[in-house]
Amino acid sequence: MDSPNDRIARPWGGRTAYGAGGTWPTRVDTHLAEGVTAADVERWVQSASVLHSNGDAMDIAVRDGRIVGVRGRAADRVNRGRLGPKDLFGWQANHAADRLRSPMVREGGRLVECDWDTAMGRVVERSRELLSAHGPGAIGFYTSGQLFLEEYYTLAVLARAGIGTNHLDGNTRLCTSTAAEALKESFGCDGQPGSYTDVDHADTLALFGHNMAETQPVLWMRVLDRLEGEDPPRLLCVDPRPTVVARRADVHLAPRPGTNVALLNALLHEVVRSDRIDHDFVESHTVGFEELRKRVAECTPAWAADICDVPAAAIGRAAELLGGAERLLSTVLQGVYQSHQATAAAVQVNNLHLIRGMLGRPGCGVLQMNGQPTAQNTRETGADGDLPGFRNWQNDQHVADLARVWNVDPSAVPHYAPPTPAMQIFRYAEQGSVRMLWISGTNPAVSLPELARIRDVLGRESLFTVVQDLFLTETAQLADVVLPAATWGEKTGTFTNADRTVHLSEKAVEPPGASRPDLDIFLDYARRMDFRDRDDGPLIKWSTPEEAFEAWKRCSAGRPCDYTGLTYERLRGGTGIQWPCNEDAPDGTERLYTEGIDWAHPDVCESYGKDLVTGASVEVVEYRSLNPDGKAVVKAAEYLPPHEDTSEEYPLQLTTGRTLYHFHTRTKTGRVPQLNAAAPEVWAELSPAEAAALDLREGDLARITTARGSLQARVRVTDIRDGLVFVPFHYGYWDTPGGHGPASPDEGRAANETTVTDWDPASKQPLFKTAAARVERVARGDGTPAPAPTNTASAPAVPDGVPATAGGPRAHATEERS
Ligand SMILES: Nc1nc2c(c(=O)[nH]1)N[C@H]1C(S)=C(S)[C@@H](COP(=O)(O)OP(=O)(O)OC[C@H]3O[C@@H](n4cnc5c(=O)[nH]c(N)nc54)[C@H](O)[C@@H]3O)O[C@H]1N2
Ligand SMILES: Nc1nc2c(c(=O)[nH]1)N[C@H]1C(S)=C(S)[C@@H](COP(=O)(O)OP(=O)(O)OC[C@H]3O[C@@H](n4cnc5c(=O)[nH]c(N)nc54)[C@H](O)[C@@H]3O)O[C@H]1N2
Ligand SMILES: [Mo]
Repeated sequence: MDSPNDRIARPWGGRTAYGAGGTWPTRVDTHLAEGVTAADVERWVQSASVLHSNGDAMDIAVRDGRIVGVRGRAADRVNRGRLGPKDLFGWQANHAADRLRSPMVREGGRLVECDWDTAMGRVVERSRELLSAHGPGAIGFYTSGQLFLEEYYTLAVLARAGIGTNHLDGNTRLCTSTAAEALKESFGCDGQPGSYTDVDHADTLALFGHNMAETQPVLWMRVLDRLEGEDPPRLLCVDPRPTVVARRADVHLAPRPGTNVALLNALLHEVVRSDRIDHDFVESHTVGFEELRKRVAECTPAWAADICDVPAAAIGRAAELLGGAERLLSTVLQGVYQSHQATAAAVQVNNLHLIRGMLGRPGCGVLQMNGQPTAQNTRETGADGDLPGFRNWQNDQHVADLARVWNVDPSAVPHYAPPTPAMQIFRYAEQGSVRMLWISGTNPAVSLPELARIRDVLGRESLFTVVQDLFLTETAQLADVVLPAATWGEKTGTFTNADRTVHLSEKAVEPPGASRPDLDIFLDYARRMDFRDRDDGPLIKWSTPEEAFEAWKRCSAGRPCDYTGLTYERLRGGTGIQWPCNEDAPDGTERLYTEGIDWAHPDVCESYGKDLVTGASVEVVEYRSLNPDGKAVVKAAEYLPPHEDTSEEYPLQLTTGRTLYHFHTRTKTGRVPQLNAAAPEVWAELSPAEAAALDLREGDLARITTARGSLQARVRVTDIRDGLVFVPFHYGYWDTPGGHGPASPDEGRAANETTVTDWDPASKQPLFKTAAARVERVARGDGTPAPAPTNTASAPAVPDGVPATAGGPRAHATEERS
């Protein structure tokens, strides 16, 4: 039976409606382990969620040295007490029985447990050998969007100024490199213009390729509460699937995947044609509008209707919403970022806001969203292939300034070329020039495209692989050295969500066995390698998280992501605080660009931009002549068709993505009973027409094949657009018999068996959303429905006979309103 407290059945909980311009009411969500009451809790330890980029603030309940539950923090600006299903139940993964407890090294082909000296000794020995024989370019680092700021910053310093390698990137490359690039293209610099409080004020919300209901459920609760209050906003959803967002939208456009630029150009065409333009704003704050006007002149709704397979009238209605808005908040995520014209499309959303003057005022904001909880910090600290503090690698003054902060010679900061993006690091490993790859907090053997190739690269003799994780993941199983890491709740540090809110997460319990915080592992390596500054002092002078934070503050000083006004103490007790936070803005900054564009000036900007078609970096001379005063750049783009089109052999489009109940490769959520039961196995979504044409019914086993490989999944028939198959990418192999990946490609279940090695030219983000595929039946089902949730985008087209997703008593949480 459906209970109002079952937060698997009712992921968004109860409503606390509020009107335009009002304050979002508090609602404190709590879940405690079975048999534990609030009176049993010994301590509540402050933290925030690491299972998405929303930054839901919570307190961790501790008893007998174990985490026994969580409670939302009412005081926090982000969630005002609310928690989503992954927030409520995800902590149980910390105590999973198969956490790594000891380092491991490969001996005679097998991984065997060892002590830290042995493991680190091997890493250091190999590093030294490679440095002397081949130089710093032989060593690469592939990190995460899930560690803490202090850890990334330490890694960035040791990789860049210690080793001297250009090969340092994060899995943020797969995630939000397009967000960063789109912000750099339009505003000269990374940094989210908008704020979550814009939801409180907006009269129109537009979600582009963003399934917010499932991927930022607490932000969606805020939207739902507005939709049910006075003067609700109108909602536009652009997504080829019938997501929960789409079902609530006033206008839902379900375009053919890979056609976002055509659609956006048509929307811009309509806005320009009807002269819904803020000419003063355009004049004062932008360059490039004339080029955009010319570019979209021919892009009528009828033209886009053909390309996108969306009715022209619906495009007209969407343009009416956008053009009529007085307070427009747009969000953009993977439906835009993981495609061949990712940056070009994301930039068109910025353009919409620039030409309509919808920036820097309450309710007017763009959220070029992040995905991972700490992706913003990967970017800020330069662990993602940028220079720390949003410094510009093409600007010698910025490099010199960074060298000053680190007390090293400017030549010690690699800046001879753009920092190497992750896909290229793997290419170098494949070719053999990268000979050591240190992977921390990411599981590329499931999350990168074209897994057969990735397994091959990681498994090579010629590549020395270090994997730092909580579990013996698919990737760790291929490593030469495995380093057991402590995680959230077991270590202290800060991180920054998608709207620039910085949270402190404190250590609540001891990590299992010999596992150690990532910070300690990086510091240990730096000490053993004896990295030095220009005065022969230690390059890295800190040894605790708080000292690392203080060092980072000095690096961020005067840059857009200025943390100098923050301290651990200030982050304790109350709400998270939005950067920039400094002397001028001691309480943080709600919105950027309230008084014009701040960071696009040639002397201060993070980037001079790129050519959106080739990805070539713009040179400083060109940028200075285009944008001498540092205004926002309105950059037009021409629609180009997806690289891999459908064909007779592969007649369907394939797109991949997420479900509400799982996080990525499921190393955490797969070990949480409530979450795992809601979506225990992979499935594939097809429309009724497509299923009928293939003689497939709900629950049948199908094979999905592309030019790279195949997987098998049970069919869920949904209201997804025709011509498209969707597969969630969460399901790797650690919990399959043998745990080593498919014995033959036919047994695969990971979406990335089938995805393509290809990326957006400007952001270098891989294409997980468009490929061409063939679907065929492997076996008729026994009448059991597909293992897909029913209260999400995978809701069955015909609900009869498909039991509704529910969690039962173990999924109960309380909601306390004030
Ligand atoms: N539950 C859950 N939440 C998460 C995560 C998770 O794994 N699980 N991961 C976090 C991370 S790291 C990220 S990056 C975010 C991602 O969050 P989202 O971007 O919201 O999630 P996705 O499912 O990857 O993709 C969003 C939508 O893009 C649509 N789409 C596909 N192709 C196109 C297209 O061509 N155009 C348009 N307009 N839309 C298209 C898909 O139908 C899908 O519904 O979620 C974060 N939150
Ligand atoms: N087909 C397809 N593929 C995709 C996507 C898609 O939409 N479709 N989305 C892409 C996106 S947006 C993303 S973000 C990536 C995510 O891909 P991954 O980053 O590979 O996914 P995770 O499962 O989150 O991997 C994180 C790893 O870090 C470990 N970990 C967690 N906390 C810590 C910690 O504190 N320290 C250390 N050392 N380890 C820790 C976890 O156990 C886990 O193994 O996948 C990408 N791949
Ligand atoms: Mo992501």
